[in-house]
Amino acid sequence: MSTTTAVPAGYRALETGSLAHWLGGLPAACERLGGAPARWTVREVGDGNLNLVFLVDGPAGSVCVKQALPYLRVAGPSWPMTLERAYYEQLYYAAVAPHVGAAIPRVFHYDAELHAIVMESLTPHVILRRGLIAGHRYANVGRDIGEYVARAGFFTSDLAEPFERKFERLARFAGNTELVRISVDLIFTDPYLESPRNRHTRPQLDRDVAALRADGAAKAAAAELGRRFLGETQALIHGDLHSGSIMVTATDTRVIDPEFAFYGPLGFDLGAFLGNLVLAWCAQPGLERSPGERDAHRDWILDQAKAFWTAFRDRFLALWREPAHGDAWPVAMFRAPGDAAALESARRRYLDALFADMLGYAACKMIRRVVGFAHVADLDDIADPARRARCERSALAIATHWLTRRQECRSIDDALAVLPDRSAR
Ligand code: SR1
Ligand code: MG
Repeated sequence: MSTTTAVPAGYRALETGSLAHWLGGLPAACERLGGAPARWTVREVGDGNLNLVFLVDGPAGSVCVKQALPYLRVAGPSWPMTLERAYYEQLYYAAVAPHVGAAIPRVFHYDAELHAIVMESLTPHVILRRGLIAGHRYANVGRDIGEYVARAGFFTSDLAEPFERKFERLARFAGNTELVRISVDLIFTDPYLESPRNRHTRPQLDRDVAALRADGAAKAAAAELGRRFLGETQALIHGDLHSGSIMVTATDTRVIDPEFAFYGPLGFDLGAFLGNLVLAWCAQPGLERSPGERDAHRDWILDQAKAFWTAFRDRFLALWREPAHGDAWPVAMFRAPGDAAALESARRRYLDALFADMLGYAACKMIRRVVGFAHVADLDDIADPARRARCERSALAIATHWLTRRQECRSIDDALAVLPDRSAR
């Protein structure tokens, strides 16, 4: 993971003091911001693991500038990382924009030398993870993300695209190796063995973590999902679709941060969202100020999980039932009497397989956030370690069940029935 990244000539990290001057040379930014650069205000607001993020306000509007650093922001220069992630991020936005419309921010400019993207500033949106931690609700978020994954996934899959077009894009995204390496190591490998990068709540979770690392069935399931993560080029996936990669208002949902994008299994994006919703659900008893205070919020989170899967399934099936132009399941092959039923049952099998993948990848995403390198604020914000460990233990139990027994779950209700009831708090 710690390959040395050469910083190209012409690259410099952007700074709040000089950013307005640089933006002043970009017509698209000037038009959006209005007035003279001297009147623009600049704030650095990045709180993710990787990049610099600036919000710039002018008399006419705002822009967001996201710049890749030559290292991992949370780790510092000791963990070098490719600047090219900004290239893949804007490439993903461009690829899915025709299919998902306003569900992603508009990109105004990409600077290939500075590895910086100038894009729409999402205001007054907040990061979904922060909203879930605060106990806020967003009526349509599950449905919106389900629709998003269905549209982005279907239209970049072999069901919708001729393979020549897919192969051309696949070849370009195949260069995103450093980011895929992070996922391979941090999601599918490190959590299941001793690694200096791992951490967990000690000593409370010591035995749980030891049990996981001795659980051959769980490790085999994770390894198989990891193999398919690398081997299945089902669709162009976002690659990091957790609740920190989603911004919301009461009525609007946007997907951001697709720098981990590549062609992989669609269940990985489905699992990222579901797994992070369930992590938020697990964290609520640790975040509440009085027993039961967050019960209604937990119920709402589960409603969103159901709405998410239902919206995804219904939209994906609806798109597939329309005339499509992909090389997989060519429409022209299925025009004889009786073919409609065969085709429909194939669609159902495809969705059943995606459902099982979603549960498996959700499990991997949950486990890595409890015992691996990068945790989630939902759980980390629980100050009392004993309380936090109880929440984390319930996340590990759900995830291990999904990892090893997901084929027993035939519906989203079956899958969520695995979650412990309130009396077990
Ligand atoms: C080393 S980066 C850690 C994590 O942050 C990103 O959001 C991805 O989830 C990555 O695995
Ligand atoms: Mg991110």
